[in-house]
Amino acid sequence: MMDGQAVSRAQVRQSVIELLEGDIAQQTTDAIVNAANSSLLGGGGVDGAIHRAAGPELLAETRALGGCATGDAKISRGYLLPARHVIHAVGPIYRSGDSQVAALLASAYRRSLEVAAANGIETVSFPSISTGAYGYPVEEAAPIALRTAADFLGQNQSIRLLRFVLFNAAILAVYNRALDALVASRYAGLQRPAGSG
Ligand code: AR6
Repeated sequence: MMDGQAVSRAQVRQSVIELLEGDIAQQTTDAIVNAANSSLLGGGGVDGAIHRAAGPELLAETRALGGCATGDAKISRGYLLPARHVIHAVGPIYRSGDSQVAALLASAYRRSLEVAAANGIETVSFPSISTGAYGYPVEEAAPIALRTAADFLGQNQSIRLLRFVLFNAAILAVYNRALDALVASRYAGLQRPAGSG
């Protein structure tokens, strides 16, 4: 698995949004975000990879958190992970034509960032929440994820680096196109960093 190779960057004021292909569990940011379910008792995909890499103490802590509502997020320590913290976010299960799912997906990102900021976290890595087992089409989810990230960074300067870690080149390409479109429209003041193409 390729890791640590930044493919694309944009910024809002002094804060950077970065897209790269890789494994969320290997990221060295202060926190990584888990694509969890509301039990917070583990699962497959991102959740399985994070629990495997963190070791059994992570489950012991999340078991005591009392679950998490869809669209919300809760924080734990990172144990054996390179990241000090895990922010467990619960995205929605996709239903086409349901106007609530977009709001719940945006909320999962926004709440994760609020929890990060409240805990003094300056660098955070996100997976593409809800686009695996929960069935959210990546083409619909990517602009929601990126807009919510840019909106937050425009209002809160404490997060310096917000990284999206995409699992393969196809998902990365969708996020790259969505970011290009948002930069082109200067959404929330998004722009390319000085000296980048
Ligand atoms: N690093 C980065 N991205 C990954 C990784 C990884 N190690 N593994 C998968 N992805 P999913 P969801 C991508 O299913 O849709 C769990 O069982 C994957 O390709 O992990 O929010 C939980 O316990 C996809 O693009 O999360 C819940 O029950 C994206 O990450 C449920 O799945 C999200 O896929 C949550 O489903």
